[in-house]
Amino acid sequence: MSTEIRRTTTHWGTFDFTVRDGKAESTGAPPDDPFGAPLAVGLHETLDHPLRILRPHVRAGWLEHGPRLKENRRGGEPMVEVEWDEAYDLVARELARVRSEHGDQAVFGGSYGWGSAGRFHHAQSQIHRFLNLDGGYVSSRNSYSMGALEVVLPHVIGGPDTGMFDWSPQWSEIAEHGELFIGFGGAPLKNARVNNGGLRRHSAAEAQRACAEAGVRFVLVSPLREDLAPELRAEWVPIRPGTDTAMMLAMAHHLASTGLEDRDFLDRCCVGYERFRSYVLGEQDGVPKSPEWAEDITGVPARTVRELAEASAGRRTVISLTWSIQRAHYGEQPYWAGATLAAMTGSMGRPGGGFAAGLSLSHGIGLHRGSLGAASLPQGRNPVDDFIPVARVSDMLLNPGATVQYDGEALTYPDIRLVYWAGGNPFHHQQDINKLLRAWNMPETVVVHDSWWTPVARHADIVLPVATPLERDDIAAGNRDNHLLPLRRIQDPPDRMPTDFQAFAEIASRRGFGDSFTEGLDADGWIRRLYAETSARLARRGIQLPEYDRFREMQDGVELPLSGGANVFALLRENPEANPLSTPSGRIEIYSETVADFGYDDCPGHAVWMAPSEWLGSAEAQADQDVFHLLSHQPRGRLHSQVDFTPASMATKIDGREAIVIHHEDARRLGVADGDVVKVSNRRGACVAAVRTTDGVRPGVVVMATGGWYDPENPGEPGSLDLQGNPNVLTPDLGTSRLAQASSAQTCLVRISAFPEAPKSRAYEPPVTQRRPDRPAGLV
Ligand SMILES: Nc1nc2c(c(=O)[nH]1)N[C@H]1C(S)=C(S)[C@@H](COP(=O)(O)OP(=O)(O)OC[C@H]3O[C@@H](n4cnc5c(=O)[nH]c(N)nc54)[C@H](O)[C@@H]3O)O[C@H]1N2
Ligand SMILES: Nc1nc2c(c(=O)[nH]1)N[C@H]1C(S)=C(S)[C@@H](COP(=O)(O)OP(=O)(O)OC[C@H]3O[C@@H](n4cnc5c(=O)[nH]c(N)nc54)[C@H](O)[C@@H]3O)O[C@H]1N2
Ligand SMILES: [Mo]
Repeated sequence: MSTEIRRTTTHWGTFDFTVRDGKAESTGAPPDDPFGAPLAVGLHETLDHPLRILRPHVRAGWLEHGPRLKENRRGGEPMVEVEWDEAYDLVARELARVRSEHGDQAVFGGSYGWGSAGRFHHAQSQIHRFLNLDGGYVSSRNSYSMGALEVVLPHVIGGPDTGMFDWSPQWSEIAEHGELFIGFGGAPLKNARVNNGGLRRHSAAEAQRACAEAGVRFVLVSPLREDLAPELRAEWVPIRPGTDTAMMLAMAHHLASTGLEDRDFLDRCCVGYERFRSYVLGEQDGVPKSPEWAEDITGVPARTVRELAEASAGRRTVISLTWSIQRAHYGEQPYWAGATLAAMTGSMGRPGGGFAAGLSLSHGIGLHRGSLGAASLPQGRNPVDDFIPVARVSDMLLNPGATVQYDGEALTYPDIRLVYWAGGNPFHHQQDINKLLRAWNMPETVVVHDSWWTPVARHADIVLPVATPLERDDIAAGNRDNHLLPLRRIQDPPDRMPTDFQAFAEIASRRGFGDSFTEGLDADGWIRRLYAETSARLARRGIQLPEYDRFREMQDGVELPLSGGANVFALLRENPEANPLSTPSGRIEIYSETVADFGYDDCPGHAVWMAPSEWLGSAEAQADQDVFHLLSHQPRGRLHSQVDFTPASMATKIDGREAIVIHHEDARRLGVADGDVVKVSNRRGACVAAVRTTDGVRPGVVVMATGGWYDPENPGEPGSLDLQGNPNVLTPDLGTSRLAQASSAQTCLVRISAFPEAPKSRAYEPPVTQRRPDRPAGLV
């Protein structure tokens, strides 16, 4: 008997696994990181779980009829187990057929998703390298996370070459110099549990607390009180969802009409303030964007807006925005308005003040600027130019040949015949899953790599199971984390189970480019190569890394300083001629000629208020008090939809269903109480959820976490009731505007009714699969 503790890193923390005779028996958080512990519960159980996919599978209809256009019933037919070689052959032949019959732009390989930590086994890098060498693929641009701000901010403040978010004031600077923190959407610590690429130790809670201890006044502008930690003793301004822009404009109105704005900074470092000022004062449309005007829209008292505007002009102030508020119809506007307001306050470019985006929404943001500069797997060049804004995937599949506006360009949707996904779950991330399901049935073939019977694996034609992240060695360097960490395999993968790399290598060799895909290296060889390249890069910064074999033995890897990451606004304030931004004028563009010239009425040349397609101020909601605004935020007990069946995630549910958070008064009126099962519905779809009441949410607003596995009552049927509680059967698939075309997940009205007779969810039971009668079980 041998027992040892093995430490490895995931997107949500570094954990210790007890391994006895090659089997993981328990998971724990390192003693110095109790904050990660809730997410560690039962992680080892994912390895030998009944939901594991142990053999490749092919959808029965696809196996019988071969690839067909449009008439597919993905998710609604049994999956049939096939042999490994047969599966690799099928994928290789299908890629060859589609590319020769329809061209390389008939392959969609955007494959959006977080996958898992690790520089080499990173699923997106693997699939993109593979598809590039095979002739290329239609790609996707931008993210679900920040789709609107990624497109609008380069016009306003420049970047992303300035290092997205490095301009934000850091928590340590706020503690030292800051006086007032106005957090639109807060800076919820649940989000800081996670860091893309991994992290060694959670320290965001301490960093936030230090600000409160230093006397910083926290104001939380959000429908949900828990969006700032209780220790920060924030004043809570429970705004109506989707109306932050109106509140920011009203603060700007108060500053402009009382002459409190920072004229010096606006004159020297910004362009277009006069046009914006004239809009805000109502000189163009006769509507002053006053605090009284905003009160009707936002539900925030005019006196609160005035007081906050005055305080922001007089003190070192952070105007901080979560990403969630731009994941909404016209999501470009709060970011443009926020940057404009921050430029007016007097704190922009001063230590501990100014404009902040995404603080603590991933662990490293607000703790470190810059990057470690670790090497990653080279992906090569994509010979196909076609791309879509990432959230337009359903539109692309449904409307080949149609055009769509995006950031001043007209894009034509390609005619996709084959979809290939590794390391993402569109049946988690995409809005309006019923529309997605109709779109998903259009292409001839869908190939998915995953380790468990996740919703996306259940909707594939060919599923290649792969080793889990806990079954691989690798190296990790999380975004804005200051550790280079060894990833250690906790268990060996099941017999013959490939990693993504090995599966792609098998298919690549059948396609005739095996050698260029692997370059003659196995995983260990590649990881050593990436480490050597990282060492060489760090050596140029005068940092010496240990030998690779010694590094692998180091419990905590190596702590390193990050490089780069200038505070561009401080430099701008100091000398705008010498330190221009990367905008056309080199200044902050409060008004952008470029954007104005696009001629988009849904995203004009400066920040404006436009009522979103669904909100509590709409005629529908005003007429009926039983219409609620549904927010679907990030889950506290997991990362997105990943391993949703673990005890850590299940502990956040009620009887295996996702909770819907609702105000006591609203629950009473609906006649439901804690734990009751309800149906949440709108014209797009319906799901089941379990009630959790609180006084910490604005009445009229309900909140569900994202990521609960989509579990249709009638699999394969668009419009089916979802039994587990996935809010994306309700959310609209609507671009933020023609500028960014990003996800508008937070723009969503619903109705709620008691539903005690709801059928049981089967989301966490493996599907019934088939074996072909001519092939005895277990033959490989
Ligand atoms: N309503 C609503 N929807 C949202 C959001 C919201 O706020 N509201 N948020 C959006 C945001 S910000 C995001 S980023 C997206 C997230 O969407 P995704 O990133 O797509 O979600 P994940 O659950 O992380 O999907 C990862 C999948 O990859 C698998 N996987 C993990 N590691 C590996 C690997 O090494 N190889 C392979 N082959 N597979 C692997 C996992 O099992 C899982 O199925 O969701 C978006 N959707
Ligand atoms: N535990 C955990 N952490 C995560 C993730 C995860 O899956 N799990 N995912 C990570 C990823 S990929 C991302 S992109 C980030 C996402 O970071 P965000 O998108 O910012 O996170 P959310 O949790 O969706 O939203 C934060 C809060 O914003 C508030 N909010 C929503 N709409 C509005 C609005 O209209 N106005 C105002 N004022 N407030 C609003 C909600 O109350 C919500 O709790 O989180 C990351 N962190
Ligand atoms: Mo995200």
